[in-house]
Amino acid sequence: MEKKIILSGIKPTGIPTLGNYIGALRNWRLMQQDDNYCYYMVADLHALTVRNVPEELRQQTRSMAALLMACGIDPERSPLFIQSHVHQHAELSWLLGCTTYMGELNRMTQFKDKSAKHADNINAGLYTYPVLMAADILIYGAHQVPVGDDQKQHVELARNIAIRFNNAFGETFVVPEPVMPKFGARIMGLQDPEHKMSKTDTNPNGYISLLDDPAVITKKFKKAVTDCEPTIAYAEGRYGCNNLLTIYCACTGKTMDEAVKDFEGCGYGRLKGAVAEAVIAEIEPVQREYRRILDDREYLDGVLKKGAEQAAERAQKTLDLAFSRVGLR
Ligand code: ATP
Ligand code: LTN
Repeated sequence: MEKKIILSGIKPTGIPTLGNYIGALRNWRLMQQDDNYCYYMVADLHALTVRNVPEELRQQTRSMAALLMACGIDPERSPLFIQSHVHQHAELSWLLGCTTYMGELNRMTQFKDKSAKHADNINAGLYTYPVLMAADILIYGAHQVPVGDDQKQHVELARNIAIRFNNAFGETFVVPEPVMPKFGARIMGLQDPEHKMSKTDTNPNGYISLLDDPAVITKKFKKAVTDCEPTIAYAEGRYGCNNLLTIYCACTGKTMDEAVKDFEGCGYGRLKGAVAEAVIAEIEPVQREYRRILDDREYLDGVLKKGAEQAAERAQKTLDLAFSRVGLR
């Protein structure tokens, strides 16, 4: 049986949050099964769409790669690489850009959000970001793309681009689909539970970083914004409470009904303490593993070099086919 191809990426714009982990990275690990072949990458080209300090980008890219391994990405079975090390992505991106309508890009909510957040730097890269992401996906013939809810719209655009290109030039690309977790496809900020948790939030109390100390994690959950309802329940409009219950389910494997039962008659203090405990248990092993991998410079460099070579081999085949389909070869 042909293996299913999986591809995903994360920007090296900071230390991943609990949102990144539950929404995406944990699924990346779980999808490494015998009937799948997974490619995972650090999307450094995408990170350039916001202002960056070169030395910081270099360092964050490496540490992101180490963290991905610490989260359970096994480079022996899944090529792990840095996006810019595989030049074919940017080349395919040009072809796909000529198959994408501005009307489609105008509808992308991430562009609108990021433009509002970085009003002094609304660059063309931010606008064409989803085209490069489509190239990342289509160049490997990915069937499935494990992402959080905020990236679903981008994967759907990649589907539309693939279908349109295939119709115009003949069968070239696999049409991908997004894969999201049952619980936690959108983990909300702890200080502003109506918006998603983000690693570039200016208030560190708004997110749990995967490298936060257990004591810091407990403190951040204690400070989490909730509401003044007397009971713990999963209900419309109770953003803070719903978010804590969702994190609890994601980290304990319990259903929402079981979670709500666990906190019958309890106050927020109990819920926050239990959520913190469940989160610490989940990410402590990741932290230990991270330190070990980052210390071994040679090993990390070797993994990324081999990952890029494996990725490039596959990417070049798709690029050749796409170039020839449009009449460039
Ligand atoms: P930035 O703040 O730099 O925009 P980010 O925290 O949104 O970054 P990304 O690198 O854009 O992180 O996302 C990596 C993966 O994590 C994507 O699949 C994305 O959908 C997922 N993700 C990001 N934030 C959340 C969240 N709050 N809940 C669930 N999944 C998330
Ligand atoms: N845009 C994604 C990161 C990303 C990605 C990808 C995810 C870049 N290329 C390809 C899946 C597939 C984000 O998380 N902001």
